[in-house]
Amino acid sequence: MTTEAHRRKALEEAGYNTFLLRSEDVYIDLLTDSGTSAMSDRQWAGLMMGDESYAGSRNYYHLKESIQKHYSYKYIIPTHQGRGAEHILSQILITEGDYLPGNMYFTTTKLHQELAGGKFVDVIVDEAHDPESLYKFKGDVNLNKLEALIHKVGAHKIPYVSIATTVNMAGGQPISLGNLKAIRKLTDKHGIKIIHDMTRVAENAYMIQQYEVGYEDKTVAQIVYEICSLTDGATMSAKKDAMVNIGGFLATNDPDVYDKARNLVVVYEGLHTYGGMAGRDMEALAIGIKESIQDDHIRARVGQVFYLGEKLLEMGIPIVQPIGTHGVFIDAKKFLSHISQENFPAQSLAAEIYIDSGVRAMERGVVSAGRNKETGEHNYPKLELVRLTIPRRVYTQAHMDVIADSVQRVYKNRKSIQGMKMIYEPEYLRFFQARFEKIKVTSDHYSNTDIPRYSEAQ
Ligand code: P70
Repeated sequence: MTTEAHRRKALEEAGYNTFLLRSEDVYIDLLTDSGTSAMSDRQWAGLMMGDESYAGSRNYYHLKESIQKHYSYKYIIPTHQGRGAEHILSQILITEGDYLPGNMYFTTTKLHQELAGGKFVDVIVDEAHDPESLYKFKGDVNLNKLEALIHKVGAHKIPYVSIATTVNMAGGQPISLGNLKAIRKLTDKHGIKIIHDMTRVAENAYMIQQYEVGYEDKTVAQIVYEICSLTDGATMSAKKDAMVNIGGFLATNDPDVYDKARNLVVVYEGLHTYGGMAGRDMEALAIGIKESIQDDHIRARVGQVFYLGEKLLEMGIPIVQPIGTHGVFIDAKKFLSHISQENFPAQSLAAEIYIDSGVRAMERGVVSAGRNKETGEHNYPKLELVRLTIPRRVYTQAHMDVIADSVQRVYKNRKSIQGMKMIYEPEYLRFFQARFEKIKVTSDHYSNTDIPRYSEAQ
């Protein structure tokens, strides 16, 4: 635990970017659920079984079996994490001038598509861009948008449709199986592949079990298998659902793609039987996959996130609804309606929550959206969010109470919060390392002195 004065100094030194804080200065770490979950006793035991042979490790074969059995894919290549798989797959499947439709962008996925010469096209349903829409499957694709793109550019210009389970940037929202089946039908008609970003597939499957007609009696494991079976290949950041600290993979059912991927992985990651992973980490992952699709586990995991979300809703805090499965996403546009988007409301809000309580969150708005490649202007996304991301098997319900209390305090004092300006901007994935400064008080909004800051109110 730290004092407010300490946190103010730490954040200033970090350029008001929570990515640049030292973890020692953080009390409850909600930056991400990536690589931050607690491994189980079985996974730790698996680490002790590491076979660190350069080639053909026993753990690789165990991982392959686990993926084939639970995720249905035939061929697999381990990578150091999700973006390693995205890099290789994008290089193989995309040629200059291609279009990649998907259910909303993800930062690393889109960047690798662009670096390979492609252009991402958002074909998600409109509800996904509306934080207040209660539509249950905001990860669904709008089939009319997809069909219109196919007609406009031609199927030969679309190597695959990118489907994420769940959709991170929409606020951890699931896609329905009904929609995925319809996408399969449409893409089959045009000979287009579906590539699955299966980073949080178990959480998506749980939402299908809870809300989609016809799936109430299926297990999460069965639903996960069905989702994967409808797609042609996948990239996976195993640091989320599968609860390892590092790791990922690329999977495909196509022997030609596998052949090309095996050739490329040795250039960028390592031999095809370990990619970027140690033997022991592949073992922990093989075990983590099995644990991640247990009904009891996933109910407890998502249940904890919902607990926090419901608490914030009761307090009247504007959050994305329905509540996401891996975190609660605060609607920073609404929370800080006096700060215009060019002054980074979500960045400012994440900073303020950290100063209040040492809870570290992440910006998911205009900073994350980057710049338009052609015009150089900021991309202004409809969603300007702060993500309170919950690691798996780490925190207690009491921690959730502390988080909610802090957000409520910041909400009460929201009018006194200032916007930011960016003073350092990296070329790629700028949100990771960008630096900010608080902007000087210029507008009437900031002259509101009758609301005391939290520290003064004490
Ligand atoms: C997060 C992490 C990673 C991720 C993901 C989806 C749906 C691919 C990846 C990449 C870490 C992160 C990454 C970029 C920006 C902020 C945070 N998401 N697809 O916290 O996987 O990180 O293993 O390379 O969510 O959401 P990896």
